[in-house]
Amino acid sequence: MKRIIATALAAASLTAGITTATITTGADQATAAEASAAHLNGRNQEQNQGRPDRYLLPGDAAGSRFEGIGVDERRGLFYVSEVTGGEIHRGTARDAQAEEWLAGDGTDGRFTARGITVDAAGNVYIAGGPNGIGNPDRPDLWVYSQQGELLAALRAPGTADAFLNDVAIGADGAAYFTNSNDPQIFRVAQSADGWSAELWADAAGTVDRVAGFNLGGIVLSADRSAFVVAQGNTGQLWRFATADGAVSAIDTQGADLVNADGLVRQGNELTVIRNFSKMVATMRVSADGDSVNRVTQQASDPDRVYTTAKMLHGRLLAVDSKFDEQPAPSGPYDVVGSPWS
Ligand SMILES: [Ca+2]
Ligand SMILES: [Ca+2]
Ligand SMILES: [Ca+2]
Repeated sequence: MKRIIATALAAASLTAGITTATITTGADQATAAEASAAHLNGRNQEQNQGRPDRYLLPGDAAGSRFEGIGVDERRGLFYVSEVTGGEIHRGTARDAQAEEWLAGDGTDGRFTARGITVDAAGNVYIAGGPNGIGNPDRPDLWVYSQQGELLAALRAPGTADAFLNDVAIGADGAAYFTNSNDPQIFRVAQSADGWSAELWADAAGTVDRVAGFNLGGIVLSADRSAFVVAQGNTGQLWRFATADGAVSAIDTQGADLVNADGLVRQGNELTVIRNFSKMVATMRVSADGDSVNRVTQQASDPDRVYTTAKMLHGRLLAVDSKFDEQPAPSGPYDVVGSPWS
């Protein structure tokens, strides 16, 4: 109880002065969010000059690693997941120092965390990676309100070894989580019966499960007819139709996309962050997510292993995972703004 009160107070202080946007429903949600984001982008153009280049994250004394980032465009917030313990940190576009927002080390059954996203209402969805593997009593994912109230802690149904890697909001406002083991996507939404997770797409037979990380990064196509999903171990991109989960291969023109992790789509530009390759691939993607072309590659910072990134108020924020620092990572721990532009 003490923890929940403390979390709520921290959330209240972080959001003080930020007007809560009107919450819309159904298919209007994403459209309203995009319109709001565009408005904010314009409004914040001048403020960008004063924004920090890097955002410092809290870390453990013994060393921390990080993986996912979610953004709340309306409220100017970002959330970063910590692999080492499952803490969730939160910062604002303006402040150089992020703060621990949710505790880890077993809080709500969370010992580690991966991808994060935020829906139009400001609810925060957290993928648990291997949190539930070998621990059937532990959740695979969580949903929190923007005040830090636990809304749901769920298992991915029908599997004992789900490694939920990343998550995106769909055209219907629900959250879609990728599984890095079996080639599956789980849908999480609230109904009259409460929050639930269901197997939404199973691509077995089309997408082979091979050693390493299978499905990871996920983004919605511009026309909202599909998700584009990365398969890191094979370096492939897959299209999942939002209507029925039908899966098809995206022809990537022979591009090397091995270690594809996070995806970012801005209009018709798709960025593929290739974590351990320390490379970033950029390409044009069709509105329906069916094809890509004009693939270019560039090296990212050799001292960082970026896992994923999100746009916040017109600027890309990338997570340095510290995955390459062995045996123990050391600080400073940070999120980097515009790391490869
Ligand atoms: Ca920790
Ligand atoms: Ca990932
Ligand atoms: Ca480093």
